Amino acid sequence: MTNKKTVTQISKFLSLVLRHKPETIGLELEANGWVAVETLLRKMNDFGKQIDLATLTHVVENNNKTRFAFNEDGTRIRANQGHSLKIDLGYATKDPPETLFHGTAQRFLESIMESGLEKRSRHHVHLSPDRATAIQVGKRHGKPIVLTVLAGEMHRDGHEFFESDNGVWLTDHVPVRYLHIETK
Ligand code: HQG
Repeated sequence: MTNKKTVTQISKFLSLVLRHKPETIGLELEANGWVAVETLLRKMNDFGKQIDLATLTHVVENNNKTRFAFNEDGTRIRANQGHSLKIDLGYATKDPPETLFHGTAQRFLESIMESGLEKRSRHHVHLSPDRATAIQVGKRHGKPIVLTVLAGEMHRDGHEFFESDNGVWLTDHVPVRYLHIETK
């Protein structure tokens, strides 16, 4: 059985080729970020990353954040979100909950409170549906801090939101007036 370390390694490699640099293994993403499973497996193996369908399925199903998904008949695969490549994921706009959360590092706070939340290298600003998730996201960058995002108000003011298949909320930019710093 594939161990946890291997799953993480494969997951990171899949993030690289399905979100950022498919050209690393000579892959091209199709519309909405999909690629043929067969092609992905072949190109990964050609590149020296030994992987079979059973292992790939195991990684997709055991990924802690459901980062990847197969299509309905299992012939294609994509990353649910997190792309830096300009890709239209085909998610329909959706009314967000009144409040969403963004976890970040304290050291970014000053800059964020000047220019708002920017998407930086990603294709969207990523927002979490709950505080606990936001704290985990923030911890990746340093001492975590959670910002409350007035998503309902933003939406009423005309900002678009999308919800990815793994429950991450996406938007283009969050201006400072919709951000509150959690104090507790
Ligand atoms: C910060 C992970 C200074 C922003 C997570 C964040 C998420 C600013 C960093 C997903 C800024 C970008 C995305 C400004 C934003 N000044 N810093 N004006 N605006 N920032 O990794 O949201 O594991 O690109 O706060 O779970 O941390 O990849 O975005 O700290 O869902 O599947 O710039 O990635 O999922 O960092 O994380 P990131 P993120 P995966």
